[in-house]
Amino acid sequence: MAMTPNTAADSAAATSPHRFQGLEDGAVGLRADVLDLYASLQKLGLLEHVAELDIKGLTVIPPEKVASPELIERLRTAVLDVLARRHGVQASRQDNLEGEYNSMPFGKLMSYLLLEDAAFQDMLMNPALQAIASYRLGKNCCLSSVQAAVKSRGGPALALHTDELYVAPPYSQYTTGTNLTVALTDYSAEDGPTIFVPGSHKLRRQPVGNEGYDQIERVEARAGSLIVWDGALWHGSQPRRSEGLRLSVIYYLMRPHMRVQEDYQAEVSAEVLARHPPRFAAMLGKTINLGWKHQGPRLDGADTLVGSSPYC
Ligand SMILES: O=C(O)CCC(=O)C(=O)O
Ligand SMILES: [Fe+2]
Repeated sequence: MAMTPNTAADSAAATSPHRFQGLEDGAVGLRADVLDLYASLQKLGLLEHVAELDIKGLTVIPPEKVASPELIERLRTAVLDVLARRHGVQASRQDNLEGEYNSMPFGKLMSYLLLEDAAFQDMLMNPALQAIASYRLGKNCCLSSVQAAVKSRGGPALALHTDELYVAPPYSQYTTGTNLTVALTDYSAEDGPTIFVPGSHKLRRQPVGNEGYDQIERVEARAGSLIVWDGALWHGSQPRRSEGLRLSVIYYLMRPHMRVQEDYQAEVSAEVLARHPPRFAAMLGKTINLGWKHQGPRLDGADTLVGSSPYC
């Protein structure tokens, strides 16, 4: 039977009355917002950093392209203020500190910082951070955490790992997270810098055993730089040998798709939990080492690292 030709709009309406936002007619191909993103990356001098991020998995954006020295100073002050408020430690960046500062691989990690000081919010909205995160994770990417690390001389190394915790390998080609670390003090070989294995983000899994150590590079960065790495990059850090503190603020941004549709965690009563074996609480996300506030993550890491097997 001969069909009366419809317009594309008619046939789309007949088969698909509900249209998703962003999938309007004519949306195939580059949308205007993607071209806008390209223009901002170009204007901010970030195109070479995008290429380096794609090829090596890590890029250091120098201070001139990131934030004003005033904002970096506000961040340094804010980190030291939180240290004083939460932990009663009055320190300056020239001090050497004992305890978690030089016994934990990150140094002292302070979590849940966004609302502690407007400087943490202003840095989140920094145009360079926003542009590179949107390029990497899409314009609907979200904040996962804002943490500060305060690291003093003599601590242990942080072993190579990816930041794609809980993600079963092989990871999707579209990385779910990106680490954007603001160096508040210099990073050189003596300063306990981040180390990484260039190109390892292409392997889409955690390193196993001693893999990668023969190919590490150290991050060299001036205070005020934004160090950006792919969530799948193998990275860690070396012990600090120089005097004073290494200060950094770590913004972890993520794609928004892995969330529960119904959030029972806050409302489920102890009585309901007690009626069931522990698996019930686990099904509601109770045992997941995520969703922390200022107490931060449990650092034993036992249930966060998904190994190199696609079956676990
Ligand atoms: O301390 C460092 O240099 C690396 C920290 C790290 O692994 C992270 O922020 O994911
Ligand atoms: Fe990491």
